[in-house]
Amino acid sequence: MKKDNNKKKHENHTLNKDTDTEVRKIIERELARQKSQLVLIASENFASEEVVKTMGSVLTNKYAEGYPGNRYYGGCEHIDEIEELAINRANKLFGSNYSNVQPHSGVQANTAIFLAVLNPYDKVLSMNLRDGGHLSHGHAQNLSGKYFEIHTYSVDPETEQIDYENVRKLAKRVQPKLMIAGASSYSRIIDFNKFREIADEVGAYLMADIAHIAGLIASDCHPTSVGVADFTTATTHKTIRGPRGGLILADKKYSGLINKSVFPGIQGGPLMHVIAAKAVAFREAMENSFKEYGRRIIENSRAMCSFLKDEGFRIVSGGTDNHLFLIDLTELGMTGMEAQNVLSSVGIILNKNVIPYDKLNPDLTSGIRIGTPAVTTQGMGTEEMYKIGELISYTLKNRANKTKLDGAHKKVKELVSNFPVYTDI
Ligand code: DSN
Repeated sequence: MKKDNNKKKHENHTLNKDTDTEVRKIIERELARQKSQLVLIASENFASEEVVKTMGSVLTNKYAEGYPGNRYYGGCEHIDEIEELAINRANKLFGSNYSNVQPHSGVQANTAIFLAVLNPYDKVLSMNLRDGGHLSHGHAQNLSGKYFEIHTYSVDPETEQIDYENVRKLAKRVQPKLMIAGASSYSRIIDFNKFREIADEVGAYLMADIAHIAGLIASDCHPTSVGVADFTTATTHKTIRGPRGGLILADKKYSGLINKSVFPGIQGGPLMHVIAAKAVAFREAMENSFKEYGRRIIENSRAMCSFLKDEGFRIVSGGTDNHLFLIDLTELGMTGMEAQNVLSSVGIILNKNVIPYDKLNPDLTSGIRIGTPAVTTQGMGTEEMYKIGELISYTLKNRANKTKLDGAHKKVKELVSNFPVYTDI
């Protein structure tokens, strides 16, 4: 008996399999949720099974502070290969000559650029959060808002689109050291060339945050910022459809500055299992089918948007050029929060969102944001977009009628069951 106990004590830890049923069951429930609901969150997607499995690899075990060929740990020969592969693929995909694949997230990528070129109290000109900007572009509670002097540009109150002349005027007045072009809830093409002209006129660095539209740029469905902006930051899990993570692209003249900022500036050991999954996603995004994917994301977004417009919903800026659009719910007498909750109750998952000049706070909001990257990955097309538009309209207009909501939920389940994901996981 005693002997058996000793044997157990020395059992190889790596042989323990599937013993944490508590965690496993939660993951199973989350998988079931993802398979049974309609994902319209503009920043979410379904990474391929290969991307998901690569993230679950033994690369998670390896410390690799530093960069390929110059690490602070031994045993990095294969890790170097992986990171070099990810870097080369990112450069090929985006046409850049330098990339850093280590940022853990888009916010980390942005923060690394701030650390690379700014000093505390330097001036930054970025898009107002309420008009489509991002928390890491200067929100008061974010490091960007605490350490730098933030000035923001708004969209034009009539067109609800960026007014480049107004950006120019502001830039001339503020004289920022860094200008940021990029957004997380803006449905129109961003003219990076115009931002470049303005940045040059005032001698500012230009950072393009393409977190949302990276996949559209990679598929030639949106003009690129690479070679235009000094720095391009991105996430790898939204329209690029890879693992959750960040990315920086720039000219190689900035390589030393940016590498130092990422490590040791703001991060320690890179997440090599995630970097390997980024490499997988970049290869996938180089396939011809990805160009078609980008085109279909936008086609679907436009189809659902115009359907809902015809149903009487007010669309911010009147339409969309990309993967997302915003609905202003003010005339319906409901908040974004209420809309998010009732749509969620029928299995339609999206997020409340502030709209330009919103009078409500970000916890309530006057709008919702709708995105098509995930449903397009599932293989849905314009016909399904009309059906989803109809379900959204029906749900919001009958939000107090439990029987009708039950009917909508049934239809959502039927629709999703025709477009299965993760059949092999
Ligand atoms: N949270 C992301 C989004 O939903 O747009 C941005 O960080």
